[in-house]
Amino acid sequence: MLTPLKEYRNSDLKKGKRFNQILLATKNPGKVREFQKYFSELNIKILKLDDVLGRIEEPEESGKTFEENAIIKVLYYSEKTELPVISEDSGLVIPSLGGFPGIYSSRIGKDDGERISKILEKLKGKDKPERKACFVSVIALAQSGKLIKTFKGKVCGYISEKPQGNNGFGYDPVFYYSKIRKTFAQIPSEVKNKFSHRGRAIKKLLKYLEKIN
Ligand code: ITT
Repeated sequence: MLTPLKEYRNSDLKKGKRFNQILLATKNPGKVREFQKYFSELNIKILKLDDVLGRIEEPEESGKTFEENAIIKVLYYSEKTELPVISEDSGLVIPSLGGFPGIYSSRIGKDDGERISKILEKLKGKDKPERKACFVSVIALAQSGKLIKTFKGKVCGYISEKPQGNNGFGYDPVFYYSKIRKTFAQIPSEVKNKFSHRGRAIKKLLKYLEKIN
């Protein structure tokens, strides 16, 4: 059973080393783009997996929750470098489908198109209340194989009848956000970051980094 540390003591941080470089351990280029947009105006440089650990194999995401999977990923990668590392586990949760696809969001089809078709098929003929869907993001921060903290973000909207827009990645073309009356694929990533699950989790991470840095 994985239990995140409640608080990471400053004394545990390498003396004199501030978090000015962080390895973003993800193989998903869509996530990389969104993290980079957020960090581009800060004094923290985001390093990519390829640049730090080369072509490394992915760990098996055997957890039962987003948090467990984020922790599995971050510990796996952070055991291989001294840099602070962040990993993220995220996905789409559709309450009327019992939470499907949830932690399996990236695994229910061979590409984004197939995955989107699968959920549209399952929601065919269903009305708005049953089309409610939430994106969830859990970011885990670790250093030298030690978990520091996790950060959660969530945003809810509706699954549209058909895909719209070309921005973003994954399920964005069918994730309709009522507040802006658009799908996440119809807005630039700066705007998506303001409302998105990932943007909300990143904001909490940044607040924490400010505190310990
Ligand atoms: P890493 O594990 O290497 O980070 P991954 O794509 O396998 O990459 P996840 O296991 O966290 O990452 O799966 C997340 C999936 O959830 C992602 O592939 C999309 O299908 C979906 N998803 C998550 N965030 C999304 C977003 O902002 N927009 C659209 N779809 C998203």
